[in-house]
Amino acid sequence: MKERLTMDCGALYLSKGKSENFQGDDAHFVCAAKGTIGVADGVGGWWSRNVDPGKYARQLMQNCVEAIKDRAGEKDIDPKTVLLKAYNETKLEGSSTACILTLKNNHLHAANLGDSGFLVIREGEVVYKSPIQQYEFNHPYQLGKNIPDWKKIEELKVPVKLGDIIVMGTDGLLDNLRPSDIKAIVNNHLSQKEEEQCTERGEEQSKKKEVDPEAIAEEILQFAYTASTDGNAFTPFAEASFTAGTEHFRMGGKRDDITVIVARVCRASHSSTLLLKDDHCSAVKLIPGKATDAYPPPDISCAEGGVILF
Ligand SMILES: [Mn+2]
Repeated sequence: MKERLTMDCGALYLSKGKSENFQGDDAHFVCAAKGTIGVADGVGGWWSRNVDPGKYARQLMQNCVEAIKDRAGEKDIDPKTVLLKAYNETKLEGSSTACILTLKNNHLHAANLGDSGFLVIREGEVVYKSPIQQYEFNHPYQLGKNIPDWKKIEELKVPVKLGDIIVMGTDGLLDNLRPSDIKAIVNNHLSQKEEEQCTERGEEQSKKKEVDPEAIAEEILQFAYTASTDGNAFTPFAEASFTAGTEHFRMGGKRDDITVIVARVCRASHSSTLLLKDDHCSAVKLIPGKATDAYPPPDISCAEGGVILF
């Protein structure tokens, strides 16, 4: 019989907004007890109609949590069913991209629409990246009232193994860091942990230094933020703008809200106490307190044409 796997998760969100738009356009949830995570990104264009798209994204994620709770008695979560139910119950003005993912039977099952997404890192290599769905450059498919894009929700199924690291994010992450950048950050973090464990003696110490998904999420978020404010970096956004044609092209990162969720695939029996004590889904977890000016970027060197990581 296959070993039962679960996910140990950490999430962080950095809103680009200052006080008047403190919560930004992104939203996310971590439902540890059901091994399910999700991100959403309200479409910024709504601001021109005086609609706060973050409200739509937050309501959508909250409704996902409710839909998951409603199915509490059932063994498996079906991400597309959850997302469609949440969508149908989100009646606000606005629209949003969304990606939700659950781990069952040693596979990730995801429902994705738009340019949020996730990647899977196994033994130091990126083994999977979810596809983007968009009409054209910077115009993703989105869930919203009277928008038929919900029909284009893509279902994804990806096998995972013990120790895999899943990194999920909105375009604030994925437009600013390449999969290879994210891989480098994760690998660097893990190898530092190994070193620390080697220098520490005794089981007590090494237990305390287990991989902390939130610490990885924080490092990724810091690099994504730094790249987003770098006018010279050749980010995925710059590359996509180049591909879209000269009228779109510009170098640099994309200033945006950044959501990062890191999940580590672990044995169900070995999941952290945090995971086990959380019988119920947490509410939408927002960390709006980390406004950009209270969150200095790390000191990394950037060279023309690319972000140098390590
Ligand atoms: Mn965004």
